[in-house]
Amino acid sequence: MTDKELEARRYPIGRFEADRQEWPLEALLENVLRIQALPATLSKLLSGLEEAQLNARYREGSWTVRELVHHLADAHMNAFIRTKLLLTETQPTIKPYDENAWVLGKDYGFPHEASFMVLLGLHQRWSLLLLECLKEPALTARSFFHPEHNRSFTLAWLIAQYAWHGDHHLAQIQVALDLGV
Ligand code: NI
Repeated sequence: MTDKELEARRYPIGRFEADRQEWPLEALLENVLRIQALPATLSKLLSGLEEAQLNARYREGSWTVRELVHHLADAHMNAFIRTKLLLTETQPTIKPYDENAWVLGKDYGFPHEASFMVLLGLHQRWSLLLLECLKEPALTARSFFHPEHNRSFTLAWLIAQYAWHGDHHLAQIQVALDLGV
C-alpha cells in the first residue's frame, strides 16, 4: 500500500482542520447536527453484523469495528464532560487520557451494543445541550485548557472536532465493513 493509499484508509473523510479559528453560526449548527445524527448512522452500519464483521479492520493492525464503537463511546463521554466543565467553570483544565491504552482494556472485547446504547443517550443529550448553547453564541467562545497541547480550545472548536471525529470513525467502520481486512 502506498503512503497515499494508507492515508486515505486512515482518514477516509480527510484530516480535521485543527487550525481553523472562525466558526460562523451556520457551520456550528451543521456540526451539531452531525453530532446529533451519529447514532442513527451508526445504527444502520451495525445492523445485523456477524462476529467476523465486528472483528473487521479498515487496515492491517487498525482497531476493529467493535473497538471503534467502544472508542466512540469513550471519546464522546470525555468530550461531553469537557463540554460540561467548559460551561460551568472558567477555563478549566481538562484531563487527557491515553486512548491506545484504553483500547487494550477487557471492556473493548465486550458486546458493542452497550457502547451503542451509551452513544444513543449521550448524543441525544449532548446535541440538545449544544443546540441550546448556539442560542447564546458567546458560550461557543468559552474555552478549556488542554495540558497535552499546552493551549486552550473553544467550545466552537470542540463541536467541530467531535463532528469530525464521529464521521471519521463512521467512515472507517464503513471501510472495514466494505473491505474486511
Ligand atoms: Ni478517535
